[in-house]
Amino acid sequence: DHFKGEPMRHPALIRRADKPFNGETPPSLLTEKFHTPNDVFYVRNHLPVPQVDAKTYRLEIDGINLTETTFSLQDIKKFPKVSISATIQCGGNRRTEMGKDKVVAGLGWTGGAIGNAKWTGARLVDVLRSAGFKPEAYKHAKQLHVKFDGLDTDQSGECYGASVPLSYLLDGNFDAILAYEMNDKPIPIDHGFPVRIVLPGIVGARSVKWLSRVSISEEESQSPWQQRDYKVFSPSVSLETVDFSAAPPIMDTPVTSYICSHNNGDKVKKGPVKLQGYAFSGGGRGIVRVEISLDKGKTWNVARISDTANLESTKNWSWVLWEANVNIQANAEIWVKAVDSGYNQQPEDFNNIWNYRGLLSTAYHKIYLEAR
Ligand code: MTE
Ligand code: MO
Repeated sequence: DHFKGEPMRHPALIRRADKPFNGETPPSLLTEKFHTPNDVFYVRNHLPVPQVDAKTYRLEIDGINLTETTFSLQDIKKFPKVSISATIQCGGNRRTEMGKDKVVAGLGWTGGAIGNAKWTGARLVDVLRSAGFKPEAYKHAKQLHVKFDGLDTDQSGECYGASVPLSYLLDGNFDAILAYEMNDKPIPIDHGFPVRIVLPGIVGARSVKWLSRVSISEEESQSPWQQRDYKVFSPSVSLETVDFSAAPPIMDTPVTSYICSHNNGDKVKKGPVKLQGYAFSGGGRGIVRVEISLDKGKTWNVARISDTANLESTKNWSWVLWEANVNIQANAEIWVKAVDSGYNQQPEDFNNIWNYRGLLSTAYHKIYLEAR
């Protein structure tokens, strides 16, 4: 059994798969704290969890214009210690909603495949610099990629892998963190102990856990999660017709919002009701506004949103939590939508963003409440 060494999981996590383990946070827990507690943070594993000994752990760095260098955990801890607050969201978050009218393939997540944490560690560029990384050296280089390998492997020995364009690391306002702490504790086993890369604002799939290697390369990661999964195709494309080379891998994610305090179909007492939820946009774009409608978009109420804690970053890598008091006198459909700092808004429904893998499922969140 490749899964016999798996860690214990908090009973509150809603299991979506056992081997490999996948569990989402009950949405109602997400709005309790700005930083999601480690033990209930959603877990998205594609392979058995690797057993890593912090004492023998090594990170390899190599690739174009770099001197091949090996770092122990202690070596990584010697670099300036920085903390950022960042949301990690699976590309499949809210997939169940997209699959309601037309079936989609993938794990059936509701709105809990997302979490926000304080991530502490070394800046990736600081560690790369000690391996000879000079941003100027890449100015005129053609499009290059930073590849990340995990220590988790499939039966044939292939590891989990991902990559992002090198241009992210050349942007002085991007905060790629080799994180060894999550919410001021060593990173839990399920979240990548002892070191994961945190690539804020980018789809969760690129934030590789149990990180073993970072390489600067002319090609993208060739892993199936880079080349096939976590790409979004036209609504008319199916698994039978898909040309995987026709779309780039998802990087920055679009604006989304979610109602966490109530489930579709809940019964509420007539009168004031407090709605709570989250809103998030990728790319470091903050949330300008969250709006609620009780009349299918004829009128909108602006929700109160939490302050974000950027810590040592310049961009908004974190979600906002929002709340709104509404007065419910009759059965009502509640809609929520958010506006990000690029004035991007969510689509009203899933019709024209449907894709066969159910990715980037970001239409307005709509729930029906029964008044009693
Ligand atoms: N890294 C490794 N090594 N193996 C994985 O299966 N899953 C990815 C990413 N990093 C994965 C990984 C995906 S798809 C997501 S959404 C996030 O990790 C989930 O991070 P979490 O489990 O800490 O919430
Ligand atoms: Mo994911």
